[in-house]
Amino acid sequence: MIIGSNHIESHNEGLLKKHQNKLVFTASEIDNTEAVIQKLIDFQIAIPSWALGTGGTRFGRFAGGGEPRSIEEKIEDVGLLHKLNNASGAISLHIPWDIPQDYKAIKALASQHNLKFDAMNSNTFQDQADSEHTYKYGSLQNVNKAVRKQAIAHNIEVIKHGIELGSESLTIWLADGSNFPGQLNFRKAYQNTLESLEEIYDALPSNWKLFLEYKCAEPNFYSTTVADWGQSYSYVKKLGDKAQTLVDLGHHLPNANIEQIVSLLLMENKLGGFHFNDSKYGDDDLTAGALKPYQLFLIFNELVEGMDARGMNHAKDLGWMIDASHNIKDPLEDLLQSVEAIMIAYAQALSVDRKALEKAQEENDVVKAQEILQNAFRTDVRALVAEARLRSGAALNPVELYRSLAVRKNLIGERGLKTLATGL
Ligand code: AOS
Ligand code: ZN
Ligand code: ZN
Ligand code: ZN
Repeated sequence: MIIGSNHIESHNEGLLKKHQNKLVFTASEIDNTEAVIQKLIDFQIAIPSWALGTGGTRFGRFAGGGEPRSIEEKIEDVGLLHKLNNASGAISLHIPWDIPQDYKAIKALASQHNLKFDAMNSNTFQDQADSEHTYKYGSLQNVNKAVRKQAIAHNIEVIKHGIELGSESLTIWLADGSNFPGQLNFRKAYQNTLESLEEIYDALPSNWKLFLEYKCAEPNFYSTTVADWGQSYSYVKKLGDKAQTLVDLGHHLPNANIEQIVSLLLMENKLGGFHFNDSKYGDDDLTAGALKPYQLFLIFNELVEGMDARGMNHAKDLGWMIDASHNIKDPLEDLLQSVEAIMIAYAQALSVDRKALEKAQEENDVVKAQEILQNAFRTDVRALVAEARLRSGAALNPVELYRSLAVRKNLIGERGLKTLATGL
């Protein structure tokens, strides 16, 4: 399935008049329209390979059909997204679900679709068919040194794959923890994990980053060894400059103030990147912005403020990734919606009147501060996001074009109805 530039052009032509009217109105509401559009054009969000298929739950999986069956087809799917929105210019691979065989061919395919290889993801939460030791009682934390060694070697292997593909980061998410009080000596589990991470860290090339994700619970339900941002921070601080914390929005205890976490990690130069998604109860991995768009905006508000204060490049200095799992939606449509929601939140944050907000804060003008933030949040910036796409040759309305081209039907025709995309 190939989406041609002619498809995009005729789609855009049909929507152009309406779009231009909206844009004129939006521009009249926002002072820095041009600067916002340029930042939106530069902004790219990596798509995780495992989100291209239906994840399901432990109760069942309802495959949608036409899902990618190989690393090549996953690259093609992200290529489709990127063609539609020009904002998904990277794929985040997962080992061993995506073992690259022919690096040269895979790199060539990716560059044909204008895609880069974002963070590599290791997996020590499942036993592989050929693995000698089990991760049933943890990986990097395990009381058994041989298990730890196996998990360390796997992570180093993942780095090697990444080097070949031109990736520059490794994301480590650990399922390690315990299910029952007394099962684990917390201090020893911490020490073992730290020593294991140190060995992995030592194998990182100088231009690489190590992102350490945290998660409050699941699959372990009594303790998790990297459970929150403070614990992740404590590890990455000890590891060194190349190690940073990764924030997955669904990995917090209920009502956690994620925007404050983000602000402080950024201040400490320890914010590595994100796994965007949304949730109501736990690690729900739902579409970004589907439930708490104001929270997403507040996170971006801190990011823009903090990155500008540190002179950081919004597009390059953090790892922007989606982490999603789909039960009922077409994964590609869901990912288009997530990217759109992230871009909207970013555009709104860029349009906040920073000087006025700072003044309101200095004067303890609480009402004014709220007015400023909510004014930005309540301004419809969708035309700016669409304009960024238009200028970069993408579709004004990606989901609409995806549907009118019957992309899923075509993929089912090519790949069949019964396909399994990931190991999930
Ligand atoms: C797990 O809950 C984490 O969010 C991981 O980032 C991710 O979903 C996993 O690594 C997929 O392989
Ligand atoms: Zn994640
Ligand atoms: Zn997760
Ligand atoms: Zn998640």
